[in-house]
Amino acid sequence: MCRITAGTAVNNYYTEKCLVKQLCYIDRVLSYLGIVFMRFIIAFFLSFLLLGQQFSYADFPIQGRFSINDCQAYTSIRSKSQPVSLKPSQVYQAVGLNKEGGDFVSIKVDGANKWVNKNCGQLTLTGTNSDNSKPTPNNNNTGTKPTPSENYLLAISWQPAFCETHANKVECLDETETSYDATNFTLHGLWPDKLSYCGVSASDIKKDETGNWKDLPPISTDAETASELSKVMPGVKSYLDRHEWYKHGTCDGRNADGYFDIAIDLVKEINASNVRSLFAQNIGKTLSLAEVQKAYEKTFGPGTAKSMNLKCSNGLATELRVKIKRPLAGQKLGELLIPSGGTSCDKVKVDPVGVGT
Ligand SMILES: [Ca+2]
Repeated sequence: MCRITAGTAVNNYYTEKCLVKQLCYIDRVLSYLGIVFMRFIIAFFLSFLLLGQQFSYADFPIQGRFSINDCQAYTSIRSKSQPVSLKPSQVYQAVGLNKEGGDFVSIKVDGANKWVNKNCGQLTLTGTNSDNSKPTPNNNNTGTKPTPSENYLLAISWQPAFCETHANKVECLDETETSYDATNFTLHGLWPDKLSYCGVSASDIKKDETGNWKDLPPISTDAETASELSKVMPGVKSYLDRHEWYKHGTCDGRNADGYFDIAIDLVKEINASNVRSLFAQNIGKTLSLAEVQKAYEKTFGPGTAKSMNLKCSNGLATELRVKIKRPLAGQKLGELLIPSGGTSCDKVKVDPVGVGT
């Protein structure tokens, strides 16, 4: 109906040849509106695609775990769409950050990728998707050496109770009534708070997590440390030392020799305490938490029992968990104790060597 004819411009205006001039104006307006509408549609789809890429997928791929406090996760960071409530204390697989060092973590929730604020929980990196063979520091600051934890947990075992449920472990098959661990506490681990697998390759993490501890690289300690460790940690026979080193010790900031020297000294202090003699004198008998706490405070001082939790399984005392400040070489346990806030068993039996007895 209306045609703009090139080459007929007069004074910079086009001459229009229309059959009906009024219809021509309407047609031009509709044409203009159509172009505007088409541009709007194109812009809408382009922004949808771009926003979808930015907010639905991780921009900086990672491998890790995310422990939740109490939060919701969303499909879109910006619009907080499709919120789901996360389960406190559950650990979710972390697959990305919104950018390197970003504030939002992409986690797997029932198979779907969801965004959650990093402050909602504790992110533990176990590697990066971009280069699985490259050692990666395992803290919240990707690419930087982890800052040593301020606080640690010292886990010491009553080995006969462990052997009740792990009878086929070499260290349990070898255990007799005259073994060191029949009447002494043993080292389970010395764990820096909130960190694990620092600078450990993804392949070694996999070996560790699947219990293939024997294939982890041997740890480097001097002969004296190795000898003492095999005494206070019977699990060395099952390569527990390698598991503890790669999962926890690598985040200590010291080498394996220095790290285990400190752990050994702390266990020796427990075994020189009234708690050890209380246990040794009550093998096969039941102790109350109050009795254990009293013995603990007799050695370490009034009020220190708050640093210790007595753990049990099927009524048997399994572990003492002791909350401490980051220990330095030569520091005494009594200087390091801090309140733990954990839970304890009220009554425990001190298990003798031998399964079922
Ligand atoms: Ca037993």
